[in-house]
Amino acid sequence: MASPVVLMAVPMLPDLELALDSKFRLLRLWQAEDPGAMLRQHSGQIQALVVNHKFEASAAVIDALPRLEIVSSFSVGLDKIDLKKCKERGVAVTNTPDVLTDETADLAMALLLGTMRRICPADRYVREGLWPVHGDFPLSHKVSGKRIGIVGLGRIGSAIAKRAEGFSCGISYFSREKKPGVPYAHYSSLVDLARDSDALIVACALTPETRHLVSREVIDALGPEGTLVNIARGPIVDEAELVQALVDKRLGAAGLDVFEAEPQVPQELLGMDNVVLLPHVGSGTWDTRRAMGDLVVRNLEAHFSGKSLVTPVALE
Ligand code: 8YV
Repeated sequence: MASPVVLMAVPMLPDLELALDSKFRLLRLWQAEDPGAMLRQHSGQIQALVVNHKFEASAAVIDALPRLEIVSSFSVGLDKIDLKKCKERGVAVTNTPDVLTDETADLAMALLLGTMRRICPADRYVREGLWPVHGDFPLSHKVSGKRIGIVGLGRIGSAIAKRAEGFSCGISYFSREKKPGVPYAHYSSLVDLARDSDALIVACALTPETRHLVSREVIDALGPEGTLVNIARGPIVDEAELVQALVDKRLGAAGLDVFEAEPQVPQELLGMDNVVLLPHVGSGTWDTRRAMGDLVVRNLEAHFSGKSLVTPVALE
């Protein structure tokens, strides 16, 4: 039987590319001079699409591939995949949950510590030779024992909560529904949670309902002493309002791994010392990316050998 044809949309991980190349007939969309022409040329052959958060698997793309059977995402987030269209077309979808939970939760804590303890400006202070000139670095804020509000208590949000417990933090969370058997305080109003938190950590999925969930009102409730951390998706936060709040000093600090129009970062943030800016590296370690790649391959292998998918996405 001929090898299934797999289209990889963007470069992700060399190991993953090698594995896909050895098991399937791999097409690399980003290498095509004219990606549209490549899609048209192979539209009758492509059975699987491998994507990540950078590629819009829109209804138009899915419809352009009449033999498509499966979309396998090298990410846990599914916001770039038209799930409704996949369901309508009977296309299976898989993602990479669990294997990146610890890594992303670790980074949330790193951003929390980085912003509140002002690690990056302190590092720059040493490098720029300012310590012997100006003496002691200005004081920062204690993290242990602070009130942490978590937006979305899914896998990653829960892993952040666990870590924050280790810092003796008071933990509360916002979600549509109260989670049974969870020892943290549930808020059904994000404004109220922000008002009662020293730091708000965004860890929910991006959906039409969560777009700009962290609004001006929420940012103002967090206030000039508050810290916002976002390791989820940029558009969950109203970025223009966030920037303005930081400019006006209505918000204390922000630790951001994600932005609304990645890889573009608002110019105003670049000159601020009370923000830590990272280039979407939540899952960005060899360990985790290899585990994610492994899941992508195992899902495709399961699909093409008629077995149950390892991490299927339920299409509602
Ligand atoms: C990226 C992520 O997909 O899992 C997610 O939702 O955003 C990340 O893990 C990763 O950068 C892979 O390209």
